[in-house]
Amino acid sequence: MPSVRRVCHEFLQRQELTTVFGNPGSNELPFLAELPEGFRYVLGLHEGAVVGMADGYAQATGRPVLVNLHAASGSGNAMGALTNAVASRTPLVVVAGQQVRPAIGPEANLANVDAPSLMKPLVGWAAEPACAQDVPRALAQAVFEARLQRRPTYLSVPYDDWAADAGENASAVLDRQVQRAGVPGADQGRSLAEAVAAARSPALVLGGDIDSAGLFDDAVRLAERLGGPVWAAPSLFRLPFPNRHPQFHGVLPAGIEPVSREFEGHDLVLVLGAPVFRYHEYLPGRYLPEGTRLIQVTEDASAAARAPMGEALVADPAAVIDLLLKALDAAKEPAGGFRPAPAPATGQGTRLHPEEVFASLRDELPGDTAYVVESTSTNSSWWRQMDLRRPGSYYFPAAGGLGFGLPGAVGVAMAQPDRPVVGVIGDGSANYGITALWTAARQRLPLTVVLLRNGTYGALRWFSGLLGVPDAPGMDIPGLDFTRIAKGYGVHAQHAGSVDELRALLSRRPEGPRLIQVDTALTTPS
Ligand code: TZD
Ligand code: CA
Repeated sequence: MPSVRRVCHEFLQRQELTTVFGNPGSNELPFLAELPEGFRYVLGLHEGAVVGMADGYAQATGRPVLVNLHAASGSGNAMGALTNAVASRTPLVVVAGQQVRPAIGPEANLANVDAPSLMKPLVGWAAEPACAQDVPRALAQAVFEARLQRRPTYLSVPYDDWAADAGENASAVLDRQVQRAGVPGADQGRSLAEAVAAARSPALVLGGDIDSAGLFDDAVRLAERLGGPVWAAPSLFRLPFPNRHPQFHGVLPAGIEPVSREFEGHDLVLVLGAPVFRYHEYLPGRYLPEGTRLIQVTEDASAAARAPMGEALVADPAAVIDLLLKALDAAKEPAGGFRPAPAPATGQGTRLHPEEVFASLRDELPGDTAYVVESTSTNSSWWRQMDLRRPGSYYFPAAGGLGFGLPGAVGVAMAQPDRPVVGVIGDGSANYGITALWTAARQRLPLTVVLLRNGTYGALRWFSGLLGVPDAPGMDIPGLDFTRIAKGYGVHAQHAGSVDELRALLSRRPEGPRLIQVDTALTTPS
C-alpha cells in the first residue's frame, strides 16, 4: 500500500497543484519530504507574503494554488492576507502541519489546538481529518471546495499521518474530477433578456470577477451592445473593462448615497460578477433611486443572498453574457473613441505628483503591462492617468488588507513570465509584505517595483479629516529608504529624482527585479 504522502503528492500532480508557496516548520517537513519531480517549492520569508504571492499567482493563472503554512503561528500570520483572498475569491488551498496525533490533546508545543476553528469563518471550508486514511480524501475536498466555492480552504494534517499506510480505498480519489456549470434555465434566461431588452436606459456594473473569469473582452461586447454607461463595482480589486473606453464611467464611489445618485435616471442596473455592493465609507441614503430596478448576476451564492436590495440570479456571468449577446440587437452607434488622459498635474520641487509617475508608466511601459497596485492616497491620480485595455492589467488588495501588493506582484510575475509586471507600492504598504523582495530576487523575476514615498499614511490622513479626528496619532512614517532595504534583500534599487530620471529608468527593460523609489506629493484618494 502506498503512504498517505505518496497518494497526496500524486493527487496534487494530477490536479496540477505542483507549485507550492510556503514557509516551513517542523510539523510540515514530513509532507514536504520526497516531493516528486515537477514540484516547485517557493519559499516566502513571512506567511503574509507567502499567501500574497500565492494569491497573485492563483489570480494570474486562474487556477487553485497550494499554500503550506506552519501550525497555528504560521496560519495566524497569514490571516490578514487571507482576507484579501476571500474578497477576490481566490481558490487557495492552505495545508498546515499539526503535531502528531497523541500530542494534540495535551497541547504539546506546536499543537494547533482546534485548528479548523482557528481559521473559520475566514476560509470557506476547514478540517482536520479524523484519521490518517482520510487525509487524501480530505485534501481532495480542500481542492474541490476551493474551486467550487472560489474561497480559500484549510486543512490541518498531523505530521505522523504522512508516513501512514493510505489504506485500500485511498487511491479512488486520484481519478476524481469535480466540475460546475452555471447556465441559467430557459425561463430564467428569457426573463432576464426581456428585462434587459426592454430597459429604456440600462446601466452596467462590472465586478472584479469579470476579469478573474477571463470575461474582460466579452464585457466590452456586451456593453457596446447595450450602449449605456459602464461602472466598475466599488472596492475594485481587478479591472473588468478598459478604463478609457468611451462608455466607462469609472469605479463607483463606495458609499450608499453616492452610488444611488449615480444610478439616477436608469431604469435598469445590471450587475455582473460583483457583490451588491462592497461599500466602504458609511454614507447612508436610499439604496436605489425611485424607479431603478437592479439585477445582480453572480456565481457567488452568498453574495446574492446577502445583498440588501435588488434581484439576483446565481449563474455563471459568462453564460449570461453569452445569452444576452444572442438576445440583444446589434451594437448601438459607438460612443466615440477612447478618451485621452489629461496632462498630468505637477508636483513641487523634488516631489513628483503621483499623476506624473503614472503618466510615465503609461508612456514608457508596454500596453500589456500588468500592474499590482497598493498605494492608497493616489487612487484618483491613477485612474486619471492610466490607460488599461487588456485583461489582467490591474490587481489591488481585495479586502483592503495591506501586504498584498509586493507579494502579489511577485506571484503575478511568476505566473506570467512573458508579460511585464509592475508593482506600484506606497511607502506605508511596502512594509507589510517587504520580505517578498527576497523571493523576487531568488526567483530572478523581471519585476519592477515603483515605490511612492510621501512619508506618510496618506489615505489615513484623508480619512482622519472625513471622520473628524484630525489629531489621531501614528500617521507619519519618515526615515525609510527603500533603496537600501531592497539592496539588503538582493534587489537592484535606484532613486529617481525627477520625471526625466524616472522615465529613463522605466524605458529600460529589467532583467531581474528592480525597485525605483520616487518622492511624491501628498494627494487624496478621491
Ligand atoms: N493595516 C493593514 C493590514 N491594512 C490596512 N488597510 C491598514 C493597516 C490601514 N491603512 C489603510 O487602509 S491605507 C493606509 C493604512 C495604514 C496607508 C497606506 O500608506 P501608503 O499609501 O504609503 O501605502 P498612501 O498613498 O500614502 O496612502
Ligand atoms: Ca505613503
